[in-house]
Formats: sequence, structure tokens, C-alpha cells
Amino acid sequence: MEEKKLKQKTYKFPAGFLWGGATAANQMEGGFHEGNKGLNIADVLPGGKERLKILAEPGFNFEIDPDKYYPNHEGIDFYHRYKEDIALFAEIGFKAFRLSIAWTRIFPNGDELEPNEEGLAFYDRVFDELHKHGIEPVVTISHYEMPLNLVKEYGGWRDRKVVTFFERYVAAIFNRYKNKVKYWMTFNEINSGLAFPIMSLGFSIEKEEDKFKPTFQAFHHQFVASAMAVKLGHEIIPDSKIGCMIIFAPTYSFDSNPENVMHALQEERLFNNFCGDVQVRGEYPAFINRYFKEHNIELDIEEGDLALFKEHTVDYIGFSYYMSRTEKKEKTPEEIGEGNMIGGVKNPFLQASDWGWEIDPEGLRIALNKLYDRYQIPLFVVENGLGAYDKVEEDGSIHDDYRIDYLREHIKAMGEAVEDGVGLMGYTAWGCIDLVSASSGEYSKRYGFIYVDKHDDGSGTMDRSRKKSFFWYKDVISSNGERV
Ligand code: BGP
Repeated sequence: MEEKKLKQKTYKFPAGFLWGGATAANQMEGGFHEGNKGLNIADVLPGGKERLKILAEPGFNFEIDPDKYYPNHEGIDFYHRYKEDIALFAEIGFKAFRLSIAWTRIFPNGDELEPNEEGLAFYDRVFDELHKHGIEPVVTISHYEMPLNLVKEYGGWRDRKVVTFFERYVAAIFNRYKNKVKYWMTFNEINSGLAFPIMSLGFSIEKEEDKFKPTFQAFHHQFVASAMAVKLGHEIIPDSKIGCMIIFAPTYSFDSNPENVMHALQEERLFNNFCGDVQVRGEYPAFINRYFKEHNIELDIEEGDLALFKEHTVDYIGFSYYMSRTEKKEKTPEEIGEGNMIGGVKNPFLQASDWGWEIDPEGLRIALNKLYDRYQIPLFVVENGLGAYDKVEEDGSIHDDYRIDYLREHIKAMGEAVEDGVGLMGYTAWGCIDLVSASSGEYSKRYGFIYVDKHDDGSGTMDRSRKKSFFWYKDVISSNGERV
């Protein structure tokens, strides 16, 4: 009876809720040499298992091997097909579309003095097309796309000079798009640098034991760059809303053993809260001091950095939610690697996707409540979705009910959180159109409402088609979440 009642329940989302989809330039644009674009990190990451290995192990050389296939070079050819794709987003009824600007389209090497006009003009066309359809762009300034030259010549975010280059980049895009873009985010999944420094911090750890100081120094530089971007954004675009973007994976204790509870708390603080605390509260959290001490980390902090953090905090928190994490202090050898991508152990109450990501809609409600309790500023779920293999039927249809089920349960969890009192401003489903997976470089790990005929071996027509979820999501949006 109770269950039946819950099933029939309708949810109320705030008026003006930003329903839509999310993408990143490197995973969809293609045209990797066009319009004077320079190479970035994603351009040197091959596809498949090899990518996962590169991201997890020390010592990557950032070189292109002519014998390998690099899926991000082609993406899904959004560079040429953006009009068709945006028309499809409009057909679903998107209110918002999250995309990133490729830094290397604007500053091909990252350290030039003047921006590249062809790159600037491309995003003008994209933003104009979105506005033509009444879709609000939500822009990530840096999404795993650091210019390769900055990686090779400066060692990525370890070098303070990169802050100056980033400042030049953000000033160029804020000035250019000030009348076209209101919603911004600084660094995609900034805390992912703790797990995958290559994509987010722009360097490969050489030896495991050397990782602490360089990693946190690179974080410090990103925090300075992010606060600087908030400052500039508010000056150049007074009505802008500038957010941070973190992965939030609520961390559970495996059981009620207080040692495990404490361990889960520590993991949660470091992974989920550390970056948010600096960007939202404007200061390093107290708990990090002990961590720094225990790992001999002494940061080089310049005069004015801490004041900058305090004065230029973000307007909202964008976060990605795919999974929760379950922690235990002592893991047996069998348990290590059994958890999700970002660690932990297997949660016996949860099922996992074909890539081993545990599916936990209730965890989204928990994440929203935890974040709102801690910060009390608007939240924006800017990524959520199910990576799955899709089957195209003979008549061309795609019955992705598994995706609909996944999204439905997560949207309901958001509805519950809204009732809990959480201030939630929007939801952009990840990979609303199939694109290249970030962690595995596969096309076959699909998230979209729109299918793209492109495959892991590079074959495919790139034709687009509507999946069953396309029509379902259209109905969700047109009813503002009531018909989920
Ligand atoms: C996030 C990234 C995205 C995206 C998504 C799904 O970590 O911000 O870029 O790709 O996860 O991950 P994957 O593509 O590895 O399935």
C-alpha cells in the first residue's frame, strides 16, 4: 500500500527549473585540428582499456602514437553538426544545455597573448543557435581540456604561471560572451584531481610517493584561478552566476564499527568536501591541516591568495552524481578494487552498471541534503546518468528502458530532496547525446537520449536518432517533473 502511494506521488520542482543535458567539448566536438585549435590533454588519450590504465598509473608521456585510435579527435562531430543537435535538444524541450569551451580553441597553446578569433566565433555561433531555441547555455570553463603545451612546458597546474594564462582565457571569454552566457562553472569535477590528476591537474604522477605536495600545490593554483574567475566574472557580467563543480559521492561506512565510521568520514571530507569548502566557504577547512602535516605538505601560498578565496566565493554548487561510495578502514585484498571507480568496497545493497558503477538513487537525495546542510547555497545537478550498451532494433528503434528507470529514480530522489527543503536550481543529464566516455574513451558506453551511430573501432555514419528515453524526458520536462 505504502509502496503504491509512493509510486503515484507527483513531485513539484521550482518554477524556472533548469532541465536539460550536459556535455564537454573534448568528448563531442571533434574537429580537433580545425579552426586553429591546439592539442589538449584529451587529444592524447587513446580509447578503451588502455585509457583506464593511463589514468590510474604513474608515468604517462602525453605523446600521440600514430598507430592508435584517438576517439576525441572525432568526438561526435558537434563542431559541424551543432545546429542539428541543438534542434534535437529543443525538440526534447531543454531549458538549459551544459557545454564546455575548449581552452585550446581560444588559446591553442594556452600561453599566447591574444585569443584565436576562429575559436571565439565558433562558440558565438553555438550560443546564438541555443538562444534561437530559447535554451540557456551553462558553460564549464575547463573540462579535462588543458592545452597540451601547458602540460609539457609548465607541468600543468603545478606551475603558478598557469594561473595567469587561465586568467587571460577567462577574461577573453567573459568579455566576448557577456551578453550570451549567464551561468558558468570554473573547473569540471575539480576534486577528481585526487583520483585522476592527468585529466584535471594536467600532470602525471611520476612516483606514487611523490604525489602529495605537487597535487595539493596544483589544487591551490586551481583555487586561485577559480576565485580569480569568479571575481572577473562578477565584474564583467554583473548578473552572472558562477559555480564550482565537484564530484559528490556520499560516503557510507560499511558498518557501524566506529573505526569504519571515522574512516568513511575522513574519506568524505577529503574527497567530497575539501574543494567545496575552499570554493564555497572561501577557506581551507580545519581538517586539512592535520592531513597536510601527516603528509609533509607545505603549500606555497602568496600574499593575497587567502583573501581572494574569502572575497570571491561561488554563487552555486554544480555537482556530478553517479554513485555513492562505501568505506571500510581495513580492506582485504579481495575487497580492494571491488568498489566504485573512486574507491571503497562493494555495497551489498546496491546493483552496479555494466562498468561497475553502483546505482544508488537514494544516494542523490543524501548528497543533496548533505551539500545543502553544509553550504546553504543553490545546488545544480549538472551530471547524472547511466552509461549502458544500447541495441538498435531492425526498424531503427532503441528501447532504453533501463536508462529511463535509472533517470526516473534519480529525478524522484531530487523531488524528495526539494521537499526536504534543499534549494535546487536544475538538472542536466550527462551525455544527453551519445559521446566519447571520459574514463574509457569508448563510444559504446552510451548515456544519450539521442543515439549517435559511431563505434569503438571508429566506424559509423554519425547519424543521429531518437531513443525511447528521448520521448520520456520530453514529457518529464514539459510537466516540470510531475510526469516522471
Ligand atoms: C564525469 C565527467 C564527464 C563524463 C562522466 C561520465 O566524470 O565530468 O566528462 O564523461 O563523468 O563518465 P564516463 O564518460 O567515464 O562514463
